Amino acid sequence: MSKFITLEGIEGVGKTSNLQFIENLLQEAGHSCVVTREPGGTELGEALRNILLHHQGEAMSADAELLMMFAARAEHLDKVILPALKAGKMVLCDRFTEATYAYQGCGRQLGEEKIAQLETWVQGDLRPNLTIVLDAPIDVGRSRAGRRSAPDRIEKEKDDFFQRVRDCYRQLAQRYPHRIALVDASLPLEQVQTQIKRVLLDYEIL
Ligand code: T5A
Repeated sequence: MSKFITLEGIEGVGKTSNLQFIENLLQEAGHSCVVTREPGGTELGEALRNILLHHQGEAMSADAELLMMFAARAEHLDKVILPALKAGKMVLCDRFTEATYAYQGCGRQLGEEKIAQLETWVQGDLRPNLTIVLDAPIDVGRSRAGRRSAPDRIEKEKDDFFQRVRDCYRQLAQRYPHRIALVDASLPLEQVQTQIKRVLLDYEIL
């Protein structure tokens, strides 16, 4: 049966590192799996991602950022996510709408009302079956991300921005425990993966 699983967290907590691990577990359990990411996952979505993460010059307004996230998402749903779910596949996505609540809603302080309206417009009642939030203090994420590459437009934000983002993810997990699970990502990778496997079993994904 198809399921929609998303991975979330602040920069550098290990989403990319753990996507392959989850995909392998799903494949071992006999599932056909589509792995994708947001913003991105389609030709138009990747072009919007490039603008969102690398735009320079005149500052981007928070509303423009929010609307581009949802424009990319509408395309992603239409071209990739919904067709894969209809075909009975598992969809594993690096970030989805919980990132919008965390980054634009709390980080940019746009609040949740506009996002909830766009969520209903673009997604109808579709929500991920499971969202795994990799949770770690912002200095842990920053030092891991910093090892890897130069910061993009959003990664250049200050600590208070990322603290709001982290707090928002933790609140979402408290509010929707039936579909959002928090994993302690400050631990060594092997221990993070043990927790992820436990979550996949507990939420009856495996
Ligand atoms: N965005 C996105 C919004 O603002 N709104 C939205 O609606 C959406 C969808 C996208 C950006 O867009 C924003 C959020 C983001 O700013 P992204 O592609 O998701 O960006 O990229 P980042 O979050 O920047 O992800 P990163 O690739 O930087 O971080 P990851 O994937 O979380 O971390 P990863 O796996 O690359 O790991 C980083 C380093 O840490 C090591 C890894 O080996 C790697 O070197 N590592 C660990 N080291 C020790 N212990 C562990 N447990 C480790 N786990 C990983």
